[in-house]
Amino acid sequence: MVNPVLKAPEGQPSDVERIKEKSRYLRGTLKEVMQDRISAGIPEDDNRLMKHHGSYLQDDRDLRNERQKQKLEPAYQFMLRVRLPGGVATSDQWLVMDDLAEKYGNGTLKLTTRETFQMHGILKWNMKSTIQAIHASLMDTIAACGDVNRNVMCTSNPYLSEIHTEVYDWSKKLSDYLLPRTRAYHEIWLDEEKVAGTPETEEEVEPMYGPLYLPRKFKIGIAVPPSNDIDVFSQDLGLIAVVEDGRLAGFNVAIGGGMGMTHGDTATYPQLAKVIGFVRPEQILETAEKIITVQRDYGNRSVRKNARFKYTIDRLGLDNVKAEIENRLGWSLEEAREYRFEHNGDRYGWVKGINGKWHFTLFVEGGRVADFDDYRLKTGLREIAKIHTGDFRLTANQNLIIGNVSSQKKKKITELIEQFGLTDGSRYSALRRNSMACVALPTCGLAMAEAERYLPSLIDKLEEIVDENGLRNEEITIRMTGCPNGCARHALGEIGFIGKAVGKYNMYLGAAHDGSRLSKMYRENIGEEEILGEMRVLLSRYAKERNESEHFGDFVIRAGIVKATTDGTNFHD
Ligand code: SRM
Ligand code: SF4
Repeated sequence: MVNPVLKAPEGQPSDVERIKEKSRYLRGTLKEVMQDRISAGIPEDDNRLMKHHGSYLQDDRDLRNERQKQKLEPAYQFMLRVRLPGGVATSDQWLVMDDLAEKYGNGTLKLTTRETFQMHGILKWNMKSTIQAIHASLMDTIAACGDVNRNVMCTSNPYLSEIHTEVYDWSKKLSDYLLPRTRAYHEIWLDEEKVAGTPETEEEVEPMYGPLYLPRKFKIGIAVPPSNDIDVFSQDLGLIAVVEDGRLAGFNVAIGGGMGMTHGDTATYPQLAKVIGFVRPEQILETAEKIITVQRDYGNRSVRKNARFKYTIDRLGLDNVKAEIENRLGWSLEEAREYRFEHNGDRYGWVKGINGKWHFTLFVEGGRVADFDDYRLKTGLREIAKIHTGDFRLTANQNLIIGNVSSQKKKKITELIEQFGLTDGSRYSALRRNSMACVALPTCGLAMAEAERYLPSLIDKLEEIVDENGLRNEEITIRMTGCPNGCARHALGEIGFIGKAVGKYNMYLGAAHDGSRLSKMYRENIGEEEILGEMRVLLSRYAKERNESEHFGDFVIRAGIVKATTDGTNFHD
């Protein structure tokens, strides 16, 4: 039955819709242009399609001006993102990624805020070999970017580790179930021949997505309370695991989260997902599918800035969207169950799980795995991967868990951790341990300011203020992004910085420590000196005036420093 209240916005389809429509299910001319040796780049239309294959063309922005002066084409290179549901990789897979980064990438790996690997700096001629090697190690890059469901996240190290296995399985099942069905990826990258009898109708090729795929990206994450490490309310579809009598009873379903916005455009805003009910584990695939089809049919295909599911929901009304989902399911969601989150960070160091297995959470600043002058992180991890028989878990906070370590192996792995000085972050302030920064410059084409390359040095200076105020062990989340797209989920950091221009940031305060409230703008367009000045006053007040156990994000609201954001639609007020 069609819901008479619901309508997709009218208007000319955006350019990307046109590109998808004529792409023959994400093929475009990718196969041909990747073979062309004249330019290291590819045309814009193909680059749009490329995203659906987990990659896109970038150029090294550090070299842009110089190359322009020399009348050279930009230093084109590709970013490649792996689909790694739940962020879990084997040691063999780790070694493959380590090796590929050396061979074809810029020698480093980026552990992303959605629990996966990104490689940067891959030249066009090496893309196919890289993807084939990833495929041979039983990973892929399908749908890691693009207007489809993305890498499904799950809590990396829940307090009940037997639940992790189950929740991780669901993240994998969701990711596989919601994959595009087109064989474009296999044909372009894996040399699969188009076989006779290949399905040709839309229903056969893409039964769920159809030929236009979704109006915009779609993200799913599963959190296991009390940890909200994946920021469940920032997801288009957030699932909150409900554990009853030590068993996974099902999931509370939250819809409509997202972080992106545009500076100065109040029609764009970060938004928190809202809980609409509860489903049993066996209902989750169907529920996710129907939710996605609602967004497919009613999302804005004309204005991409307003195309995310959060805007569809805010335009149509949460109750109407819920009714439509239930209409498509043919049954109603149960009433949401109680849940309580405590934090959205990671727990560092050794933690004992089930069956005598251990997990070590390593602090990876900015998620960058590299060999630095005084810190051979990449080599240390490679040596661990050579002997580790458990798993590696990439966390949503850009850190890494060396997971499922047996008691026998723990000694050897501890020795390697010590030999390479790998850190659980305890030598740093809790502020640094709770920091996140997006990639930004030099690879991200959208960056307006530095993030990953700058935040560590800003924290060096903030740590002095933290120490002066006796706040070294105070868990305060701090996040920085190079633009308002929010790749490090800035709006859920108790202290958030969004790049405005080189060296200038908007400063946000007041998000909740458990990821349940967005921040609010505090200062606009400020540089380092002003940031340090502001932080000196704020942290000193916090040290003196806070209530017992009061988090920084709650304090700034109680103290009247910023107003609480109650909903994304009043984020800018
Ligand atoms: Fe992101 C676009 C990097 C997580 C919101 N993001 C980009 C691109 C691909 C730039 C582009 O489109 O030209 C960046 C590539 C930079 C580079 O050089 O690698 C980029 N995003 C990242 C990563 C690598 C940041 C990191 O340092 O870890 C994260 C990869 C996640 C993954 O593995 O899939 C990353 N991006 C996020 C998140 C966080 C999350 O999903 O939990 C968000 C906010 C949540 C959300 O989606 O609302 C996010 N990225 C965006 C947006 C804004 C979307 C919007 O609704 O407006 C863009 C721009 C766009 O889509 O047009 C974007
Ligand atoms: Fe690039 Fe902006 Fe995302 Fe940072 S937040 S990675 S600058 S798109």
